[in-house]
Amino acid sequence: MQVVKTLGQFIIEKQNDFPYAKGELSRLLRDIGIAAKIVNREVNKAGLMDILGDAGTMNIQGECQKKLDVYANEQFISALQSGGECCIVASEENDEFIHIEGEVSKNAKYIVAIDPLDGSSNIDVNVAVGTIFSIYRRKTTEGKATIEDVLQRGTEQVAAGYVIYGSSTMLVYTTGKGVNGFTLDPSIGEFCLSHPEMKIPADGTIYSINEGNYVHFPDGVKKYLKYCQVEDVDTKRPYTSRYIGSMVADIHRNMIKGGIFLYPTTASAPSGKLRLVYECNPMSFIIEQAGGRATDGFERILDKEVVGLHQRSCIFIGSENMVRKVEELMKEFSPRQGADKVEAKLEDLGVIGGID
Ligand code: P6P
Repeated sequence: MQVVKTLGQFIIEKQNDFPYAKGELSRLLRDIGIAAKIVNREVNKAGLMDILGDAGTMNIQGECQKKLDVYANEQFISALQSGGECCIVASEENDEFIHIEGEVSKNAKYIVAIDPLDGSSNIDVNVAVGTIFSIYRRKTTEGKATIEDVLQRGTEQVAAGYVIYGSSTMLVYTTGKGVNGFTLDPSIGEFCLSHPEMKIPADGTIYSINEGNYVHFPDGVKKYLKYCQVEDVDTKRPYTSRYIGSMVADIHRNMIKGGIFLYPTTASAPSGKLRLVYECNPMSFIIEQAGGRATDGFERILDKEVVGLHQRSCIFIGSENMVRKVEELMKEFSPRQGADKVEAKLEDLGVIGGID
């Protein structure tokens, strides 16, 4: 009989991978798992509750917040506050990061960056959505944690994960020693190990991109799309185009089957649409740990300097050989030279260029 291993059991078992760990990271991951189960309960019955639709508020991105965005944000912040292991929560839904105060958190040493409900515009049409989280260790050693503790490079993450609320609900995470996937068993209310040691195939035949932005793509991306569409039996082309419009769902599918997700620069997002802190860094950590690759076309995502909480980046992420092909074409057809790099940095900062 197959022995079920719950997320909690797995976390404790793997705690020994961190000789100096005193259980704080384990408890933090547990807290995130609990909040994910609560959010899952509401996402799964969203059609039956007055929790669909717009909340009538906007987030800092200028995006209208869905009622479930606000609900999910509250649940994760509450779980992290009561768990006591986190000193700062930076949420994609909040303009500024939140200091976690109180006696229970006074020695907390972890920073959590979270996109509580990514792809929420898909909620009303019953398409998979997700939660994305990153965990960092604070750098400052005394007093209140500061923005310096939040604006850390992706390489500094101690853990990252996502929850996908799809045909089943899964939690997938890494602590830098591989990637493991857990499927929620509603009958016992536990995430159970279902995808141990996940690896993304080095090659794939699926490309995910919003081709509606084609005319504004860099030439290197246009060349890659044409490469995907050319008949070539040996390399199994033309590839298949699949785009859900929910980053977690698109990347999770590519993780399982192989594939590449591309969000290049566009006219409305000259630095890319996706957030470096809340989406690109955690998903890149996970994909690299699964043997894949993640770049902005010129630089490894995890190496990018983080200069702003809501900084954007373009991203090409997935099967290693597919991402390398994009890099090759970007280098040949859309080289980012000298001044461009400076301009791109200013765009990243939101100093120039339109941020939607
Ligand atoms: P577009 C959802 O809003 C999101 O942040 C990601 O989950 C998704 O991959 C992307 O934006 C979709 O953007 O411009 O194609 O609708």
